[in-house]
Amino acid sequence: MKNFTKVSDISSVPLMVQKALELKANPFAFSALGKNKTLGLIFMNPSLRTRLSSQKAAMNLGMNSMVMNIDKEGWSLELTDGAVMNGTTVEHIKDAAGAMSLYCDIIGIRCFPSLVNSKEDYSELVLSQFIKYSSVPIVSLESATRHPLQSFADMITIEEHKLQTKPKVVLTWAPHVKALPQAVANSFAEWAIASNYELVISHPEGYELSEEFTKGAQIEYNQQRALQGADFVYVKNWSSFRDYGKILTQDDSWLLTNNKLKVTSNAKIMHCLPVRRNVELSDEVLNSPNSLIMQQAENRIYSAQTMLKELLENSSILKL
Ligand code: SN0
Repeated sequence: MKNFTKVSDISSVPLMVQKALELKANPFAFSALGKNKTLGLIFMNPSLRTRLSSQKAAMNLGMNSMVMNIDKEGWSLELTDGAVMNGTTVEHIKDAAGAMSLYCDIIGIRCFPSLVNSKEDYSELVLSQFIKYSSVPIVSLESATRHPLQSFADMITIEEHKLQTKPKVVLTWAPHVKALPQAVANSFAEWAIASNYELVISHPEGYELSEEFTKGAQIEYNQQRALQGADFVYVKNWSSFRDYGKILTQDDSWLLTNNKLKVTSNAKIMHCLPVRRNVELSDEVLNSPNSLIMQQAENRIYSAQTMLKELLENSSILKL
């Protein structure tokens, strides 16, 4: 069974990006491929772009889609094997995933981390239980530790806007009022590294991401130094991995302004959205002509569509 949850599930990022650009140029070229096939989308957390772009991607391939907000509309799920279910959980994930795979040909699932226990979150219990008990391919729509379809869309966006083969890409932490997952940052790092880009990650001390995702990147605690000569600046908040799930600082000197960006190489600015304007990223930067946020949002259609197409074709680009 082929699943898509991380960058190492595909054999070549550049090839996937090329395939996505071909689909973007001709989105309805495979509108018969998904005939009589059903995409199931399961949400345990909120979503705007992921839900709509996945449905749009399915439609472009002639595929049907069904959405379930399982956290609000489903039975409370039990995750532990062998549990005696005499408490608050009503249905075992084994039975839920088993039944859903009878109704769907591909299942996408969004499951955020608890941000309480790093070991539990980083073991990806929910996602791996779904993979274990499903008889159809599982696609991650953002799991506890990664957001692969977002990162794939980000790589498509960089490919469209880069002026050199190996651009300098800076991932910079930004302040936020809430403790957010590390998933987007982890995933962006592993995709940028797999794309062979020069990646510099900048954040306050204590916000180091798990090395599993950042091997090959340079860590620079001085944001201004990190921004020097940058071609792309990806802004994102995440909570601490080391002091797991904690907000260590809300220092607004990390908020990007056009003035700070003067040292870059006329950098393009990226954010996955949703963004807390003037907390995480200033209006002046988000509204500037260098902002790529809408291009990224649009490319969510093509990252999802490319992935669905490869899964429907059981393509060899996807590893087992
Ligand atoms: C999510 C995250 O992983 O950071 C989803 C990003 C695609 N973001 C949030 O949960 C934002 C919540 C907030 O209150 O701003």
